[in-house]
Amino acid sequence: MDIAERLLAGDVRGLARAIRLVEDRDPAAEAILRQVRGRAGMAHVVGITGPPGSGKSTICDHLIARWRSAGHRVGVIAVDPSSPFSGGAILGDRVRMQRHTGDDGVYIRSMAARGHLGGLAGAAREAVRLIDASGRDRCLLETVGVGQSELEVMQTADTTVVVATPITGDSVQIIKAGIFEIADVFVVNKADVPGASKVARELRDLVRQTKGMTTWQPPVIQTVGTTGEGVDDLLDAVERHHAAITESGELEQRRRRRLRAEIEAIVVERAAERARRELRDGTMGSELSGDLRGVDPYGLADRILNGHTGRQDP
Ligand SMILES: Nc1nc2c(ncn2[C@@H]2O[C@H](COP(=O)(O)OP(=O)(O)OP(=O)(O)O)[C@@H](O)[C@H]2O)c(=O)[nH]1
Ligand SMILES: [Mg+2]
Repeated sequence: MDIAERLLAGDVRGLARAIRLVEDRDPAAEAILRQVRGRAGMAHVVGITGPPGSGKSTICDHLIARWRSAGHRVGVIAVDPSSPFSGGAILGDRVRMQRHTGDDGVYIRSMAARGHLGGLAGAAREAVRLIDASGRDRCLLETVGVGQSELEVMQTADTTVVVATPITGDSVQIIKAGIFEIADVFVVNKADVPGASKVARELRDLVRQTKGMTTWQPPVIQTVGTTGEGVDDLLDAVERHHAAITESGELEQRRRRRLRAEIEAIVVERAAERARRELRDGTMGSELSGDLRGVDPYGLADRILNGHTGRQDP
């Protein structure tokens, strides 16, 4: 069996190989993605984001355990955009979730920054699709830290959980980080630490003020990661959100939006690649070696995009 067939049969090693190819941007990945495409779309993708050390992995670990006892198969992608190290970068995640190693109903993979950040979001999205196609009906996407690249990665999620704590700061921090808007569910973790109720109250007020008109009001749930307290409420909120957006058609809309964004990203990537090629060794290169004052960059860019570069494509 080839890699795609093994993946579709639910084989975890086939899945791992396919994700590796995607991450390495191996040309073979595209064919695999095409082959499995029709089988994806069943998984509920849950994104978990929030400041470093807020307890995301600890919470993921509890969710995995609950999903497993309910008979679900689970995939986890832990993304660390800030880390320059490849693969296995997120040691803490491995440690936190390691009680699941040996259970092939749980697949956990770390991804770190390689090259540019848009590429990371793309790789994460494709990895999620592979997990989905391999018959895992729950997929967790954890991002470490808060920034633009996390926001991009989180666009892949159907339900986004934003984790705050009394330690990592109040709701103002969440707003500054730009993650308030993307939250479908708020978690105030470390509820055993003083100040948790205050943060929860602030977030509830903010939700009331800013999302008063929307049909889904993001609930604010207090949890204690170390004991698992509140995790059942979180799970309940996550599943209610999924049911609500499925019923309202919002899930379908999100997926269409996502697909448009994906196509756009692929076009950008391919156009940039083409431009680099043309400017390096196409006829365009020679136009740039003469008198620079006569060069019209917009005109040349249009010619590259339209394929009018005066050269036959190989
Ligand atoms: N007191 C307390 N500590 C907690 C709680 N939840 C998690 N922790 C601890 O907080 C630390 C960080 O937990 P992680 O789950 O690794 O946090 P994270 O958000 O995944 O961290 P990064 O991936 O590094 O951003 C660990 O030492 C946990 O044991 C909690 O509810 N209360
Ligand atoms: Mg973590």
